[in-house]
Amino acid sequence: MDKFEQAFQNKLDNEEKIEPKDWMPEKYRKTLIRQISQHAHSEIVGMLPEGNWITRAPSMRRKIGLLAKVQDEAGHGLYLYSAAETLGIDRAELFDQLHSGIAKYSSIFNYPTISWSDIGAIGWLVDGAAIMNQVMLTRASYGPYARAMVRICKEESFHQRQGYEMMVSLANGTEEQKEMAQDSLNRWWWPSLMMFGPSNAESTHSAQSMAWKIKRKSNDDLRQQFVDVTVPQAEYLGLKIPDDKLKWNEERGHYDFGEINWDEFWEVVKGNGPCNKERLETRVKAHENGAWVREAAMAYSEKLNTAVNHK
Ligand code: BYC
Repeated sequence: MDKFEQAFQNKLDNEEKIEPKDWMPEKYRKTLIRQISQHAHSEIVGMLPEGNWITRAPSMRRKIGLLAKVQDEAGHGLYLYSAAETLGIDRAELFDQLHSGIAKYSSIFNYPTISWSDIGAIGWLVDGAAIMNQVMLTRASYGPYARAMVRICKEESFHQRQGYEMMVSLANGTEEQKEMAQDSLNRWWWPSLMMFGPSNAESTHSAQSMAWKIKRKSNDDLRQQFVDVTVPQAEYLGLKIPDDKLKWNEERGHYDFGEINWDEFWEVVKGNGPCNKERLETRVKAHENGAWVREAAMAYSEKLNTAVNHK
C-alpha cells in the first residue's frame, strides 16, 4: 500500500469523510459516480409518475402537497448531480447517459400510476423504502454525498407522512375508496421490495461498497427492515399485503415473506418494464423543451462576465 492508499484507508477506518480534493482509488470514484448519478436520475424520473396527477388532485390541499413533493424531488436531483460533479464528471455528460438509455435509474418508476390512490401508495411505500435505504447513506464515506442525504432524508420523511396520511383517509373512506387503496397496495408492494436491489448473493457491488463504507447495510437487510416496519402500518390501515407467505417469525424476530419475482425485476432494469419507454421519451422531450432556458441563462452569464471584465 503506498502512502496515498494508506491515508485513504486511515480516513475510512477513523470514520473521517473523504472529500473531493482527497486522493481516492479510481474505482471508488467510479462507484460513487455510478451510484450517485443513478440516484440523481431516479429523483428526476421519479417526478414523472406523480407529476401526472398534479392536475387531477382531488382538492386544493392535496394539490399543494403533491406539488411541493414533486418540487422536492427536483431539488434532490440537483443536490445529487452537484455531488456527482465534485467527482470530476460533467452534468451534461450525466444527462447524455440518462437520455441515451445507458444510465440506470430505479426500477420503481417504470410502473404506471393509474389511480389517485397510487399517489398515496407511492408516498407511503416508495418514499418509505427510499428513506430506509437513504438513512444509511447519511453515513456514507464520501462527504458531499453524505451531506446531501441529510437534507434529502428530512424531506423524504415528510413525503412518507403525506402518502400515509392519504392512505389513512382512503382506507377510512367509502367502500370504493378502500378498494382503491387495496388495489394500489397490491400493485406497488412487490415493486417497492425490488427497489432495494438484487439479493445479497446476486449483488455485484455490495461487498466492495460496504468495505468502502459507501453502503452501510446490505440490500437484503434493508428490505427486511422495510417489511418489518411496513406490515404494522398496513394492519393499522386495515389493508392486506399481497403475500400469502408473509408471517411473523418469532425465532428470527422478523417477518418471513415470499419470493420476489426477480425475472420481472431484471426485465424492468433492462428497459422492458411497463413504462420504461414512455418515461425516457417524456424526459428527453422535457430536456429539449428546456433548451431555450439553458441558452438564455448561458447568454446572460456571458454578458455578465463581459461586463465584469470591462470594469
Ligand atoms: N433499479 O450490485 P447491486 C428515490 C442495479 S428512490 C434499477 O446491488 P448497488 C425517489 C445496480 O445499479 C430510488 N437498477 O448495486 C423516491 C447494478 O447495476 P450496474 C433511488 C437497480 O449499487 C420517491 C445492478 O443492479 N435511490 O430516489 O450496490 C420519489 C446490481 O445491483 C436496482 C437510490 O438510488 C433498482 N431497484 O446497490 C422520487 C439510492 N437495484 O450499476 C424519488 C442509492 C439494483 O452495475 N443507491 N440495480 O449497471 C443505492 O443505495 C444502491 O445503488 C442500490 C443498488 C441499493 C439501489
